[in-house]
Amino acid sequence: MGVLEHSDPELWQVISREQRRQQDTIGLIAAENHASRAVLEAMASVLTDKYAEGYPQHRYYGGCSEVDVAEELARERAKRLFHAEYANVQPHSGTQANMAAYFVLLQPGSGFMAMKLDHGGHLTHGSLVSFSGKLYRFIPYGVDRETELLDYDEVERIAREHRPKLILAGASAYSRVIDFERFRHIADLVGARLLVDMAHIAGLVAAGMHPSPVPHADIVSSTTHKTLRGPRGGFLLSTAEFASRLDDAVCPEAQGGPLMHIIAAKAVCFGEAMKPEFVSYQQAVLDNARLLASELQRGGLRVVSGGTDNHLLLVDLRDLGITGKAAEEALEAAGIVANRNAIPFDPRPPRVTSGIRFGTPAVTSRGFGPDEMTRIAQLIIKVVTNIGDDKTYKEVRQEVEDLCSRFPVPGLSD
Ligand code: DSN
Repeated sequence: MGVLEHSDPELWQVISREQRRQQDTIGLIAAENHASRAVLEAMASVLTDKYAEGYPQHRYYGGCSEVDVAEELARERAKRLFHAEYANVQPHSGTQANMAAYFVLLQPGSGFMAMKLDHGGHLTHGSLVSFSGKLYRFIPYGVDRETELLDYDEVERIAREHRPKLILAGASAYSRVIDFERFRHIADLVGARLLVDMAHIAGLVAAGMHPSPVPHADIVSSTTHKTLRGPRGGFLLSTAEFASRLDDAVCPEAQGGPLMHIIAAKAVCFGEAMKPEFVSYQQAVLDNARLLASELQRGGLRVVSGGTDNHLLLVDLRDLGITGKAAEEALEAAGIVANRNAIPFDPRPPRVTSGIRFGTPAVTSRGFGPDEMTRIAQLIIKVVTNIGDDKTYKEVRQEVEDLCSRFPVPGLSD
């Protein structure tokens, strides 16, 4: 930071304030995490300067010998970590990874099945405001109204009725184990391909704490920055069958020059995920999420589907008579950062919602454990049952800052 502070103080101050914000607040956004200092160093390296369109040993530019090694390391480590035959580490994000997978598996106008957004799906899983809903014909499936669990019989019924070319499994707000084997079976029944978007659970999969989609899916898309704790970016895995088509779909069909500094940081992240401490970290992520869910329930909140099997949980706020938006804003005023989120069959619009989503990857990276999660649950309950009370927000904010001061944000401190 030494140079930036003087060369561009305005921007340096933004970064300094954001560091302070991360340090002084409790981050419970399920899709966020804190990358290690090693990952940050790779991202902030001169590899950002290099143009390298193409793939290792087949570039459209000279001078690629070192970035070739970085990309090979990332590809090989991704394959080893997830036991996959092929990996592409160039997607700039999960959206680009999904785009490339669709380019391979669908034609414009093709029908594909995916989970509805308000049941836990993602914008790129067929939403009309995303390219995925504009280019392709989205056929939705969802969870059961009573159990709020994926209804595989209903998925099968819809697949038999519509005979989609592709079934997508994966979610951004579903707290239960996804049965990829069953999805494969349904896809085979109707002659569809299976794409799994494992972005949220990639770290759990790497650590063996969620069944892997790799043996079942034709293509797996993911990001590196959620439970996996790497740099912001995407990647793809598949069988050898799709290797050359996926390479073309990522570059040049969906993207131009790869972000070589990010690819190097992905290599670091995959390396970190192979270490034994990564397994303990993922176990702590799960333990913290389960404890947070049960403590919130003990305090009277309704957790969608009754609990969690992964790193996130959804709370239905309707009994409290407040919206997701109101809860998000109140919690932020008290130093607890989360996001409003639709719950299944949500009567409210996406900008308001009836739910709030909490996730434990980031706080677990800071070292929060059972005592802290229990206290956080109490603080959340205090805030959401006292909406509009500035005194409550101030009291909670003070306690949050005290708590946070004992847990430095990794990346800044390690
Ligand atoms: N936007 C991410 C999330 O919050 O789940 C997914 O891309």
